[in-house]
Amino acid sequence: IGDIPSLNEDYDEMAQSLRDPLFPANERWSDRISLWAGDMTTLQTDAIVNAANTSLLGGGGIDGAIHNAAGSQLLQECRGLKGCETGKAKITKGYNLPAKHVIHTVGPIGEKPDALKSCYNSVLDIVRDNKLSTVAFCCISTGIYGYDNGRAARVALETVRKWLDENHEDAMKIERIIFCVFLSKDDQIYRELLPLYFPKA
Ligand code: AR6
Repeated sequence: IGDIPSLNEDYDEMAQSLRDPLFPANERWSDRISLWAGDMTTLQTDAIVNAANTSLLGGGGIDGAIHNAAGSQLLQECRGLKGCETGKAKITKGYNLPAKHVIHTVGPIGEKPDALKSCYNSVLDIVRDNKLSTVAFCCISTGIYGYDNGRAARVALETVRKWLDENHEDAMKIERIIFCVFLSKDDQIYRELLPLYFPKA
C-alpha cells in the first residue's frame, strides 16, 4: 500500500474539528487508519471490501467495478458461495485485482444501522480470522442502497473504532485500515468525522 499515509501523518491537512472527540485518543489506532480518495480496484491491499447484494453475483456500482477488474474467475468463485445475508460477509480471492482478496459484504437497503454495523464487524472478523494485515473499506450502502452518507460514515467509524477497542490483541496485528472514498462528498464527511472517532493525542 506504499504511498498511503496514516491518519497521523495526514492529520495536519485535515480540517480540525471544533467539536469534542467522541472517543479518547489512541495513537495505536490512529496510526493504523487512513483516508484515501480514489478507485478501490487499484489498491494493493490484502483485501478490499465489496458492497455486494445477497446473490453475490455482481451488480452495478462498486460491485460491477470490482467484478470487471477481477475478471470472470471472481464470478465463478462467487457462484460457489451461494449468496450472503444482509449484514454478513464472505471472502474470495482477488484474481486480476492488485488486492489479494475481496471481502464481499451486503449492506442494508435503506437506513438500518444495526445491519450496517454488522457489515463492518463481519468484515473485520474475516480480516482477523484470515490474518490479513491491510484492508480497504468502501462506503457500504451509500450508493444504490441509499443510506445517507453522513449517517453511514458515523456508523462505519464508530463500529471500526469499537471493534479495535474490543479486539485489542487481534487489532494490533492489523497494519492498516483504509477508508476509501470515491465521491468528494464522502471525502469531506470523513475528513470532518475521523478526528472525532480517532482523535490525535
Ligand atoms: N472505488 C471506490 N468506491 C466506489 C467505486 C470504486 N471504483 N465505485 C463506486 N464506489 P454502491 P451500495 C462507491 O452503489 O449502495 C450494486 O449493484 C460509491 O460512491 O456501489 O452498497 C450491488 O450489487 C459509494 O460510496 O453500493 C448491490 O445491488 C460506495 O462505493 C448494490 O449496488 C457504495 O455504492 C449495493 O449498493
